[in-house]
Amino acid sequence: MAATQMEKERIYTARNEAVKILHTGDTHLGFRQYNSEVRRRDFFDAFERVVADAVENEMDAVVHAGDLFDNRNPTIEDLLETISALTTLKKADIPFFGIVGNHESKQNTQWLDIFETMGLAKRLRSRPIVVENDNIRVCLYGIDNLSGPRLAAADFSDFG
Ligand SMILES: [Mn+2]
Repeated sequence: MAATQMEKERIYTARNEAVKILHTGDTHLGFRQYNSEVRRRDFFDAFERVVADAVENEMDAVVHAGDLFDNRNPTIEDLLETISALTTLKKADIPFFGIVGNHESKQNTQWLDIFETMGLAKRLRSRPIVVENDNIRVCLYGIDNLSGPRLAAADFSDFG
């Protein structure tokens, strides 16, 4: 079956013979622990270190498992610094895939959707994003944070 344009957009070519995916999460960017700018800096430094590791090690993709931000209302400074880190990945041709965590979740449209619109990220959903080379195909799916009644009501029948 010929791939539709939509399907092609979900296929990324791996540069490595063994597909290399860096998995991170719970970066809680913007967290001013103890109301401290020093601690806010620590969280960004840690994330920027992860980004640098991904670039140095020539990863094929970065997967973020939620809570990129510490809360649903990051500051403009938090957003600009995050955009800068994601741009570093984009310039290195490393796609960034993520889901929405419980700390950062907004009512409808998410920060990750904005980054997707900017070409800096893709949200993992029920239809797979594929990272592949001639020998290996990795299919990535994502489920945003779900708990309580939302989890009970969730329909996973469209995964595939
Ligand atoms: Mn968390």
